[in-house]
Amino acid sequence: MNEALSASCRTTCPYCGVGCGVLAADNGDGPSVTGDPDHPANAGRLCVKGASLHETLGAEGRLTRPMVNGQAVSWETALSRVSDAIRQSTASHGPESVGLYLSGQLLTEDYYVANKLAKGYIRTPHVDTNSRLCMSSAVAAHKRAFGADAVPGCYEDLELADMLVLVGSNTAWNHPILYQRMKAAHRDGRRVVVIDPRRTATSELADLHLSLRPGTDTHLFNGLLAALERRGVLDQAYLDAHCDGSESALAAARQSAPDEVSVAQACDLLPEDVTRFFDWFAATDRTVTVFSQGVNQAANGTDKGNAIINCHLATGRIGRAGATPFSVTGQPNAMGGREVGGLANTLAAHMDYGRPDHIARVARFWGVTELADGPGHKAVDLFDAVLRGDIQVLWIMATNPAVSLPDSERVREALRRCPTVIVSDCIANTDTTAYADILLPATGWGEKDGTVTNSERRISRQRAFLPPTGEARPDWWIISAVGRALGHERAFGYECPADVFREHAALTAEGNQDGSTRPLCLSGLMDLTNDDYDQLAPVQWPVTPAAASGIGRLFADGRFATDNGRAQLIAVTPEGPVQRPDDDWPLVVNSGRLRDQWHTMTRTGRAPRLWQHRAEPFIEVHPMDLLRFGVEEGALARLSGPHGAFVGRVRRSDQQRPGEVFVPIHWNQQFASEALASSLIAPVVDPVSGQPESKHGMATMAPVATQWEARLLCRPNASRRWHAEHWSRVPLPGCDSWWLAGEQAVDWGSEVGRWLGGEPQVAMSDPACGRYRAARFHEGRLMGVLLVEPANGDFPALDWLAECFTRERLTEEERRSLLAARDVSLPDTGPVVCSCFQVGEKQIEAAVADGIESVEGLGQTLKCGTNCGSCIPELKAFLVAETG
Ligand SMILES: Nc1nc2c(c(=O)[nH]1)N[C@H]1C(S)=C(S)[C@@H](COP(=O)(O)OP(=O)(O)OC[C@H]3O[C@@H](n4cnc5c(=O)[nH]c(N)nc54)[C@H](O)[C@@H]3O)O[C@H]1N2
Ligand SMILES: Nc1nc2c(c(=O)[nH]1)N[C@H]1C(S)=C(S)[C@@H](COP(=O)(O)OP(=O)(O)OC[C@H]3O[C@@H](n4cnc5c(=O)[nH]c(N)nc54)[C@H](O)[C@@H]3O)O[C@H]1N2
Ligand code: SF4
Ligand SMILES: [Mo]
Repeated sequence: MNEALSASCRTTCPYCGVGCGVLAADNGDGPSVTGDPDHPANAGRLCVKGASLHETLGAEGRLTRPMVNGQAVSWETALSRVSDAIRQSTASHGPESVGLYLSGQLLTEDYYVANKLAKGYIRTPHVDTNSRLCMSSAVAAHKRAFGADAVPGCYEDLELADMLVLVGSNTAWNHPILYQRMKAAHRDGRRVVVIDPRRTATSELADLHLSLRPGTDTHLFNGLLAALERRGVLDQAYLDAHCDGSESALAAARQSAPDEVSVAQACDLLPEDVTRFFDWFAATDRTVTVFSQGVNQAANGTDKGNAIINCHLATGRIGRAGATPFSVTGQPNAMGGREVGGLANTLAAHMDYGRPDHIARVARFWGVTELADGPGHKAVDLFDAVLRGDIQVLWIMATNPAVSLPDSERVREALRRCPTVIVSDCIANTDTTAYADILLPATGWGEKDGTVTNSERRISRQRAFLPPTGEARPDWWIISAVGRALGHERAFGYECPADVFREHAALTAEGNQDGSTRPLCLSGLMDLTNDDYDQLAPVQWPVTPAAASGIGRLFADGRFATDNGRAQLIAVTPEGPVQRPDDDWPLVVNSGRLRDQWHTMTRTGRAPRLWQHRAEPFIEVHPMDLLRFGVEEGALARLSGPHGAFVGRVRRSDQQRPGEVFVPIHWNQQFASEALASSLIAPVVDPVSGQPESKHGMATMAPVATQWEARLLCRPNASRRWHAEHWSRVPLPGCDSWWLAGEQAVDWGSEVGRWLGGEPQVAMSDPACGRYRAARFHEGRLMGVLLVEPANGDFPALDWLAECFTRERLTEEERRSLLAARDVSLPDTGPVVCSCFQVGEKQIEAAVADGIESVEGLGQTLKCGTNCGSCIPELKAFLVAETG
């Protein structure tokens, strides 16, 4: 398994679907990463998450041994417990009592084997994936329009386009390297339109931002389709030659969105903005429309996708340079999972349950007489089946459903009730591993080998450059071992990921050698030797003998993957969100991502510098809603909805619409007392795709009455003898940094020992203003620091204090500085704004006060913003604040 180990290796970033190439090395003084200049996705650049990958490695917090009921066991025992549970459940309740819940963060090889084991050998169709929460509406829209789940365009199109339309997509934070490529390609006359209820960092690039009412994208794009017809710019020849359904789609568009004024009303936009968008779109042949979760995570997400694709088909803007609809994928291998049939309603190699010939082909290829009868349960239904007791053995891999599925409490109840929960993860303590009966340690990034497919269909290798941590094993190995333990020696006799890859590639070519039946064809890769596989350079599928180096754009000849080769326009009737605000829950809850964290923070939470951007759960609130709900900027507030609550710090934001709040999805019970976005989301799904409506929860909001707030820095794993109603935690090297707030007054002088794990050596008390500070050390080593302020009080930056925990002994000078929370002999630079170069707020303010007027100027003086560029919007805000 470790043969591929090398001092330096070419691999791929395990975060977002951009799929950047990374050069990773382990030179003895710890791992390091840089962007791979030869990878076509990023040409050497990395965003701050990619550039911090080396900080997320290391054994701390890893799951290192298989565990059964909390006891470490051998692999042999763990594997037999898993196979026994599956065998017994199958014998007593039928194979459908077993469920698998997979993830777009598995490698293609892991995913392929899991799907084969479930659908082919355990014979349960109930294998779904977190891609259901992510891409399933885009998948469904692609299949309806093109006959296959194939992304037509490529990254180059983002640069070639004369107009970019970004719909529900905050690429500046979530696909940063694509954003940088789009930005770098900016030129006179090129236009960018951002369509998002919120103004985001991405809106910086926009010539026009449409803050539409959430959920009304179908109105807008139906309106656009009708407007294109009115302006006489439909490509009738293309429609005649290559498409079906245009008449009914146009009729639905005209009927639901007859003119700009009606569209503006439905979407709550200015008619002149709508007209401008329609005019620009009509006039710009080379247009790319990018979409992601603002489109997909809706009760009508599939329709939203098709409403967008309709406009591209109707203008023939597809399969051409700089002209395509473009669903950008979220997870590093969302695409790979779709390719191997990880979704419960699909089969491997883009084949389908709806086609008896496909079912027969896959069964034959796998050497089984029949496949599980499908389709199986989609994610939300899968957990309902667990709750009902229909599923008795649930195996979760590489996803954290207790956090990410809607109505978290219901999911947790399902996990509590399920007789056997198996979790494969790299991390020991997550909200989901807490419910596991059997825990299987998986190798993580840097330790595992295989392939991933990015948003532009490009397959890249992830390569190992580190040995496995503890007894961790690659996911494909674990699943294959269970397959063998179930008696399927031959079907799961893989010795390396290349064995799996060849089989997967061969299945894509079954009845499809030249890719003419299904676009997903890897016939050109099915005979790779192990060496070829190790050397595999990034390549875009399809890869066939005729196109050995892959194909950048699909459907260039106007032939689609439907039975008659014609694309399908879909008649879309606009329907609003299902979770609608009412008197009890008057606010719309929008949820999404932050620049520097990845999902449930199991990995990015380990990199100290990724906490500098945002360190606490928060709620973004429009100024009008501050007044309406009586909450204050900087204070804590509680959002309560029908399924749960969320407590976060109020951030005033006029970047969003009144009546709507935004919460981050990242916090969970490992990091905060009560800050699960998914508690505010009902399990409402799109009827076609089954994707949850995660962007449109509902809630009411009220202030949280606190008496005090505190920051507590203490050694990790220090016993927690204190109680605070509200907490959140930032793990740092050498200490945990806790943000605390309490509803009951505390007599700090007498209780401090409980908080610091012993009596402090230095303390300072100012009861008149509710301030208390104390620090404890042991043999010169700092053990804990407590800073208390009245509710909503200001705290100093904690960077210097946190540093002190990394030292073996404090100097006398440092001890004296502890209660000031900074080295009193050095200037205070304030909270960090530019993570790459560690430039603080106060330095930037000083530079601006000295007359620097541009981001470039700040970059020249302080270097801030000159690496990944993701702090540039914030730098601009400093410039505006000063000058405006
Ligand atoms: N930093 C970071 N990057 C990531 C991830 C991460 O966790 N952190 N996760 C990755 C994954 S898996 C994914 S799926 C992608 C997601 O990438 P994005 O889709 O960009 O992410 P989100 O922030 O979830 O949502 C995008 C936007 O949709 C908007 N929106 C909400 N409702 C509507 C609506 O009705 N219409 C429109 N037009 N817009 C709406 C929101 O205001 C939000 O700004 O990011 C990937 N990249
Ligand atoms: N309210 C709301 N909910 C959402 C969203 C939203 O916008 N709003 N977005 C949705 C979307 S788009 C997504 S993609 C999901 C993401 O949600 P999840 O998939 O639940 O989140 P992650 O934190 O990425 O979970 C991945 C887990 O796999 C582990 N892991 C990492 N690498 C490996 C590996 O190689 N092998 C194994 N076995 N384990 C590994 C990690 O430690 C972690 O525990 O959240 C969804 N939920
Ligand atoms: S843009 Fe995405 S793939 Fe590239 S470095 Fe950043 S997180 Fe990784
Ligand atoms: Mo996602």
